[in-house]
Amino acid sequence: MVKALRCLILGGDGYLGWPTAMYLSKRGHEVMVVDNYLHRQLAAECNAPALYSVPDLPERCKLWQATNGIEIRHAIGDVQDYDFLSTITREFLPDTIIHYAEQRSAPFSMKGYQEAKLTLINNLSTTFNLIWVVMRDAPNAHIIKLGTMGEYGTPNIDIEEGWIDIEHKGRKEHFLYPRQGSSLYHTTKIHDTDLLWFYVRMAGLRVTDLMQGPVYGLLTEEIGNNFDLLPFFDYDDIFGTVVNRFVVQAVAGIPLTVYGKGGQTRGFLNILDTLQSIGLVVENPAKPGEMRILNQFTEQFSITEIAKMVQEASASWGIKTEISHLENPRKELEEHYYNASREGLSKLGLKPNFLTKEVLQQMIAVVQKYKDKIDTRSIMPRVRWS
Ligand code: USQ
Repeated sequence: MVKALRCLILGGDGYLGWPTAMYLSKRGHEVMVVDNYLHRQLAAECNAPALYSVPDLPERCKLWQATNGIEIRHAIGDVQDYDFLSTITREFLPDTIIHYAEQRSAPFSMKGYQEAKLTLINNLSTTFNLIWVVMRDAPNAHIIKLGTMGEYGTPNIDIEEGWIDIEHKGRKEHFLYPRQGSSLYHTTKIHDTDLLWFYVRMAGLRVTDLMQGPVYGLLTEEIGNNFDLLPFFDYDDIFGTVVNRFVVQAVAGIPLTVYGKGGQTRGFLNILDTLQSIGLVVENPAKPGEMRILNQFTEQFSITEIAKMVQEASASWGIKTEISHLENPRKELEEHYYNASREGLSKLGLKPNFLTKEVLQQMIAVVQKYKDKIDTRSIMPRVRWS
């Protein structure tokens, strides 16, 4: 039995926040979720409905308690409000604070000036407030920050895990691995990493920065058959991520929307492995003064490979799916070298759940239950990078 820790989850209403809360609660940790419903608001403003509606946080916490008898505490408020974050931190006294409270869509951040500004200010000021609240109110708390593999971009060399040793004119130094984002959203995550590293050096904070790839899936062990506990499932062009989108497109009978050549390669992971990774990191915290960076993905695929896998899994359910190559709305390399290291989480004990035909078939089966709710107007890309 692991030692029960007090875990504060910022962004606890989101696609990953709510499943993380249930997972940590089930493992015996004391959990409190915080959210200001920013994602719900932005999705409504962008006409980007999720596949089904989900209850609000107080309701979700009640449902969880009714199912398991375990309390998940909640607070509705904005992490950009320093006094709010400080008050709940002083009351809850967290051992761990998991920071998901960011605007997490690359297309949203590229939509226009207001969207870019919101992303920049929200993401950096939530991280900044968290750092200051930890320094003042909970200096021993472990900060777990959700970063992204997209911080590294797609360099023509191997991607290391956070750091790189550089030899220059006969001298050596250990630096943060070079970063170059391909959207403003990804760039805010680079700034977050820099901010955290600065305060780790200045104030001896204990930080784990997780470079996560695109996540797929929606069912977790904690949900079981209680679909009221499902996370948001976005499939639109702005908030939906590629695997989840392709599954919905297949069910809706729409050709899969591969952008450009489809040679874009990323490190993917099952939502089950996000939860497993967070659990491992919570229970094996960074040391004071340590900036631990872990690459959080389990396997690499190109977008064309993903499309073919979804096509094959759909075919086995009798669904005929076509693959289309749309003009790429983004500015990104469509054919490139990609080889990223991922040793840290394996060493902590991560046992991957790979993207198999069965996993995709199970996702398709769940999505089929909501087939009538799919809004096909939000599938095609509406945001262009240029
Ligand atoms: N793509 C398509 N067709 C689509 C949607 C996406 O070809 O219909 C392509 C994109 O052009 C891109 C790749 O798939 O090359 C991934 O796109 P995505 O929308 O699945 O993911 P991305 O915008 O990179 O962002 C998502 C999450 C973000 C997280 C990131 C991890 O929204 O929060 O940080 O995945 S990573 O991609 O490693 O940076």
